[in-house]
Amino acid sequence: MRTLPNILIAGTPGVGKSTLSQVVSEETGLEWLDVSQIAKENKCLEGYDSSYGSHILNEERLLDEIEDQMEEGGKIVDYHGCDFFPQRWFDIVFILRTDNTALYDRLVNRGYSGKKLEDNVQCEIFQTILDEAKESYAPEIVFELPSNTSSDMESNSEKITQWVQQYKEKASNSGMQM
Ligand code: DAT
Repeated sequence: MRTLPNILIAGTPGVGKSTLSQVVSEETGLEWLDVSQIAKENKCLEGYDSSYGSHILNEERLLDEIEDQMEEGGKIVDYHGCDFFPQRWFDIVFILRTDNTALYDRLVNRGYSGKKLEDNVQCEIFQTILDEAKESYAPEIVFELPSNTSSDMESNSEKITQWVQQYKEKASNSGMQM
């Protein structure tokens, strides 16, 4: 058992991953690794998908980039995919879910349109990331959390913070028995 847990927060773009990660990081003291930002800053992006208006992630390079930090523990990772991370990296996985109409509005506000907008809303409707998480991690560590309102955001952050607290207590108790 790590002294501090690693948490994965995943879901369709716009469901609230970075907002929640930041709040949980402030509440728990765990470090938030903003994968999209890290990829941008460390040349882990390659090619360009013009139909999506976004770069393609070089997954291997990104994994190499953050491996040492993940091995330390105490990290919150957020990303809109989850099947390429090593399973052993995470102690718990949260999948945020948002109703289509709310998600549509958030993505329009972000400037998404056309195919990119439609595909992302469909990704949420078909619960693509939830299924991906269930296939990639032990089902007992994957939790679905609604993220429609600011009170959802608050309650999600409280739940995760409590879980981290319990994890820390368990880790320090098991350390004392050794
Ligand atoms: P993501 O990191 O999943 O792409 P985000 O954290 O950038 O999403 O949030 C997208 C926008 O939606 C941002 O303006 C904040 C808002 N938002 C996120 N979660 C919310 C929630 N539970 N209730 C209301 N607004 C939310």
